[in-house]
Amino acid sequence: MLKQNDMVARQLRDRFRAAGVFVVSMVSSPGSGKTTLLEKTLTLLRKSYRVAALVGDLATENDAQRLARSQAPVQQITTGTLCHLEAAMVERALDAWKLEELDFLFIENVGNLVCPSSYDLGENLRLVLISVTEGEDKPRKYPTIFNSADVAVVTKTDLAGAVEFDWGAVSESIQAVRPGMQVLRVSAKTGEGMGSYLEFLAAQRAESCVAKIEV
Ligand SMILES: Nc1nc2c(ncn2[C@@H]2O[C@H](COP(=O)(O)OP(=O)(O)O)[C@@H](O)[C@H]2O)c(=O)[nH]1
Ligand SMILES: [Mg+2]
Repeated sequence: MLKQNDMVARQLRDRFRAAGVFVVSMVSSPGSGKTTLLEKTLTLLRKSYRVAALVGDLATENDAQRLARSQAPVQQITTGTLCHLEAAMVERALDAWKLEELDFLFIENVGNLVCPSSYDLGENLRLVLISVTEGEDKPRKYPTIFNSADVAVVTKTDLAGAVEFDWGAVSESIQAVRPGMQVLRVSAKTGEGMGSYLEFLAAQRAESCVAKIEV
């Protein structure tokens, strides 16, 4: 028996695939830089792709307002007391949009390294962000979220020197919980790593089944 969320997520995945939209979700602790990276991502990708974003928080429309500066369509989902997004919330939020008119849909989950891990949102790619200011051992402390994600993104690399970030230690920590996991590095502030990160997203979309059914 599938959990109720898994059933809705499966329907969402089918809809995304049929519409040809590639869906990327972002999970991390609060303050790791999800919104900052997403605002940059939307601004840059929108030159070549049709992009939109959903963003979850317990309260406020703050992140949606920040993301809307990219000029991309954005919707805030407020969860009240819930520490994660559920597939049904994503489904409801999508009522207002025609999915066939999108190439990329981004979903910023509620900032939390625990709850979001067990909720499939029907996404094609789940990114787990870890900022250099959080310490290198977070993957070992929160293995489930790293196991539920496809790729790790180390953020705020411009601050790495200031906090004496140990790249070897974070790499060991990630590989200990998820052997072979791909790790990207970005600074949304300076733009370092943004080019490779955007190329990675475009390549993932091109390789996915959503892109294949377009042709
Ligand atoms: N130095 C630096 N600060 C960043 C970077 N990305 C985000 N921040 C800062 O980190 C804080 C939290 O970022 P935010 O995007 O709101 O994180 P979220 O809670 O994961 O969405 C803000 O003060 C951002 O300005 C970065 O690449 N470099
Ligand atoms: Mg945010």
